[in-house]
Amino acid sequence: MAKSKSKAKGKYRFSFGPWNIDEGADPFGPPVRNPIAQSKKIKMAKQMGFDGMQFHDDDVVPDLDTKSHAQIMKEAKRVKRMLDNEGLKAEFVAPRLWFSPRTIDGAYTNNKARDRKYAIERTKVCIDINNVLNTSWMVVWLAREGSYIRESKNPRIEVLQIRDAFNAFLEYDPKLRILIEPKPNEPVDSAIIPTIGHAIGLGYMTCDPSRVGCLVETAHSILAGLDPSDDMAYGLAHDKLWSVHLNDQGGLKFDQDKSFGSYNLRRAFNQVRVLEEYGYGRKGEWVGLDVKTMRTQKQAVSAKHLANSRQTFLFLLEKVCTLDRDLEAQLIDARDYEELDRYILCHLMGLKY
Ligand code: XUL
Ligand code: MN
Repeated sequence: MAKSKSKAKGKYRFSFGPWNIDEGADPFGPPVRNPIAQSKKIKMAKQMGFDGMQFHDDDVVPDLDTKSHAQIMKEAKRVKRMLDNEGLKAEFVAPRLWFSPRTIDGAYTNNKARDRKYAIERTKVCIDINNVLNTSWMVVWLAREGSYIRESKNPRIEVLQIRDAFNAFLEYDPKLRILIEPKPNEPVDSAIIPTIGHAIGLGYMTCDPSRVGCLVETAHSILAGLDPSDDMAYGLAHDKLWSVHLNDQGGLKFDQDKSFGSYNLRRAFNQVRVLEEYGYGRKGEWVGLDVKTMRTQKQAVSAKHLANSRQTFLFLLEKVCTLDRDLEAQLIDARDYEELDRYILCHLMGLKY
């Protein structure tokens, strides 16, 4: 059978965040590596072939809550210059709404009105930082929106509180786009927006659904018991998949953020396949990596997981582009999915079929 080889349709831009090169602290032990300066991480991104960086608001301006607005803007401009010097772009700035004593029991869904107000004001500062970094895409991971015990919050009101907060942001900045990053649990026991379906549904409730989309993270889909490539396809079908956080996860455990493809290569292949086949990246969407350095890595090799994950994506892209589409169509037509299964495995393992 002749192979109908095709070239990749998409040209992909890759990004990661400064938190993806970390010092190795975990709930059972202290840091094991020295911190790496922001300017160095930006240079490392460039050297490893990345095109941009993702940020939390306080990755850009540390100790944000203790600084004046003028000071925040000044420090944000400094980071913008660092990116410009390396020819890198900022993909997004996300509000870190889960560290403050004021967000212990949630940000937009906190039971205390003054704490909800803090979360909204903090997010507006994050939008201002987005503007300084010349991006209008704000990712929102709703870390503590949900509950530890059911009776502590009103789940219906929580949904409306998040909608109202999003409406305030959409009104605050007419260029803003909000990308909801759902996750079913951790740090809370039950998140109020646990899946991509919930995220997209919430977007449609806002005052401008055309400016609310989503980000699918591999590990978060798996933690919800779902298949990440199906979640990505769901987002694509709604024209709402505006970013991804690729990584890997070995089942229902803590959020592992392993290197892309490290647990399940076929599942990673199917994520690349769905992105490539349905035009992801052609409207400027990024391939974001949200992978974590293994605690065992020594200082000098603490960014390998990023270079490796990017390389695995490109390797799997090649596998997607060299898939024999005629054979695939023929096996689908014959409903011979056992044979299709075997062909996919042979193709992935580089075995003669
Ligand atoms: C948490 C997570 C975050 C978001 C950004 O699990 O994935 O790092 O990606 O706030
Ligand atoms: Mn993420």
